[in-house]
Amino acid sequence: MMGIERTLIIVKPGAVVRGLVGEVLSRLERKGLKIVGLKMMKMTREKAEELYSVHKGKHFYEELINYITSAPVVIGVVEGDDAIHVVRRMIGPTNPKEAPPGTIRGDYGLSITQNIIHASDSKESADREIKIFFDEEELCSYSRADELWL
Ligand code: FUP
Repeated sequence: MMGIERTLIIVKPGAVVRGLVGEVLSRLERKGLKIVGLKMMKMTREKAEELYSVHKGKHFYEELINYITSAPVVIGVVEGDDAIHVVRRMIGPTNPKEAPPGTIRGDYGLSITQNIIHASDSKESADREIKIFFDEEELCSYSRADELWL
């Protein structure tokens, strides 16, 4: 038992316009992770710059900000035992060409910019990123009916 964690996921614009929201969220749900917050928005440039502040100045930064603000995204908070690590394993490496089949990035894309989904990479990132997009009262605590069997 690693302890219950919350992590931020973003279904990126390409996946939304391709109609993959349900498939992506469904994978996380089937794994046993609990969705405790969920919203759709067209990300503002301000929020995008806050999310990706560590990448400011890198060669791909402008393209990244333009992409994430180009169409709506679906942003969620998912909760579960060791959720940060588990979700990172499920999404796979940053470059979908290298991401193994069975991972979300590996199964749905080819482009490193348009790599389907974001997920927080550490406890510190998760805490920071959740706060960018959710107020505490927008997150829901509840039991999954199958909790004892996961
Ligand atoms: P990840 O944590 O896997 O999302 O990867 P990073 O935080 O390193 O990168 C954030 C986003 O920047 C990626 F989702 C896609 C984009 N990126 C590029 O477009 N090119 C790169 O070389 C690296 C990242």
